[in-house]
Amino acid sequence: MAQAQMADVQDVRVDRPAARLSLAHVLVAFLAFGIAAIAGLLQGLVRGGVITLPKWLNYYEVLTAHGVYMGLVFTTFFIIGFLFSGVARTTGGSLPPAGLRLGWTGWWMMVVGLVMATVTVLTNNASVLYTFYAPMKASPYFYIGTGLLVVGSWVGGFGIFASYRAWKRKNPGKLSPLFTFMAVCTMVLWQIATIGVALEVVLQLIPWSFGWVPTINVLLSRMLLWYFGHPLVYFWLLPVYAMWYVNIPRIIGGKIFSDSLARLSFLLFIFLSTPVGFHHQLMDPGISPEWKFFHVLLTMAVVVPSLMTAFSMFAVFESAGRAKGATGLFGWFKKLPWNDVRFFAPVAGMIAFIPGGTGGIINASYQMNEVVHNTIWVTGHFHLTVGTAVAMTFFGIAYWLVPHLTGRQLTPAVNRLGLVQAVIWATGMLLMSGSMHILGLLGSPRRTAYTTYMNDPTALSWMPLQGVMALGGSLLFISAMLMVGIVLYLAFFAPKGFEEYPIGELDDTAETTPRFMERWSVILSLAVFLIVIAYAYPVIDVIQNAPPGSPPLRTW
Ligand code: HAS
Repeated sequence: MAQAQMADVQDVRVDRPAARLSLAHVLVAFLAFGIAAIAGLLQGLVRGGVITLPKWLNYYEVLTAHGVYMGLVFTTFFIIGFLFSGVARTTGGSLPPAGLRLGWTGWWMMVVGLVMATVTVLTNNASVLYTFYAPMKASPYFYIGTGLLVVGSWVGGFGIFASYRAWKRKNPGKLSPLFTFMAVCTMVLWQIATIGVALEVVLQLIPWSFGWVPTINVLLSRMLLWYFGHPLVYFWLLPVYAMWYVNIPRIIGGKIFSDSLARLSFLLFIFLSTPVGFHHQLMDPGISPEWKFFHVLLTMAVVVPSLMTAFSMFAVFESAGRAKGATGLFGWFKKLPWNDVRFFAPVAGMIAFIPGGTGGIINASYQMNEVVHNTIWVTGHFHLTVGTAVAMTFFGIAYWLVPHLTGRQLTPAVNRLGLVQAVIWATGMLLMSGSMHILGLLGSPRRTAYTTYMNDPTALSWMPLQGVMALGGSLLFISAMLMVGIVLYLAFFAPKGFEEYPIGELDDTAETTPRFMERWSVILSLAVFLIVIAYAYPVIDVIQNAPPGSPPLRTW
């Protein structure tokens, strides 16, 4: 019964139109990744005191390029491309015409937005970092460009919804394939989250940056940014979880542990990802402690679906291992396919996510946030989460997705090279992110270039670890260049053939999934209800009792 809920798709191949759409997204993603990696190397070497930048190149310009390209462009393009491919794969191999049309329209809008934003960043007119905090002011075209990127991603999301609807129409009364359901959840979360940043950009940043209004309500702009900023991290994470839940079981020769647990964890993310933004503003004035406490409470609740995922993954690993004859408490560990890069890269990400996620819980605890906020600890946290757990899973996906889409094969030699690439990345992150965590605890701030603060003894004590950071960053650069090269090889030069798109099957013993899990009116109402409770009063308060507005500043 439960088995019947999963479309049986093992032999299905993503057809050419859907493959082209997905590949177009993935290739832009890796182009952005390559550029971001170059920027990352430069800033790592500067911060480590190894090089100084020429006069014409500003550190904050490089830092903005790194954050925007890595955090916003690589991720968004990759995610939408991956989701389109998975939706096509699990709904019969193709996308409906509406899905393709919307997908391409969204892709073009995102590309135009990307070009606009790139010009402003490269001309040093938008060195405001990826969070573009007011009152630092970028060129209005930076905001319009990033706005277009977001609107394009909405249109892409509508393409995914259209494909889901087309499948539901053809299969009345059936539960959607698990991957497709997860893709819809991811884009629902994204549409809800980006409302905050869209309001900030359209109502505040664009009029203010054009000079149509003299000042900006800084606190409101930060609230709207973080309304978006935290669910943004789950927008990065959910496709990763989709890969772990759906693709990994097939890769390791196991079964999906529970369809309903997987769906429930995605629904919990829709409910709980957004009404938690104040945990990024625990040190901000102008928000009362009660509201901060409420957001922290919900933050602790949003940890639960990640713990459910961890539980589920251990269950998959153990049952796959035992089915292959593993004995003892940890015998299953040895049965995992450690020499398969499609498994190794994501599992390295999972392992990194254990300290990465634990660091998140530390960040969210008020007193400990006082210690780490605005220190380079936070940079260490997000390099373990998005930079390792998410990025390494994306690598693991690319190793089979790209050849599947182009009708080529992941050869044993590329698999071996992939293992090397993944090990270098993991080692680089261990060194860089580990140093960042320690340096943060020693008080070293984030978002700064190299300085000894006039030879202050505390600052001088940071220098050896900043060197380790630079070493880690250099390893990451090598690994990134390898990855870009491998993606290009897999896309255009690898031997022709068939590469499987791995879709796991549900464990025979899994319980039947309840139907309410796809009742979208109830799901969306509950999500909106929690957001209204968490945000309505503080937002009205900060508008009614607005602090004096700030004129634009150019700090670089
Ligand atoms: Fe975070 C700041 C709290 C998760 C990203 N975070 C950031 C920033 C970024 C970011 C980019 O409360 C910086 C923003 C900026 O520029 O200012 N974060 C959390 C919490 C979680 C969390 C509570 N963050 C993430 C994820 C991210 C991410 C995921 C990206 C993808 N974060 C914060 C807070 C701040 C913050 C504060 C603000 C700090 C400040 O003061 O500025 C939780 O969701 C984490 C829950 C996760 C776990 C881990 C579960 C483990 C799993 C793996 C299992 C492993 C297996 C492998 C199965 C509890 C699922 C075993 C295999 C074998 C073979 C053994």
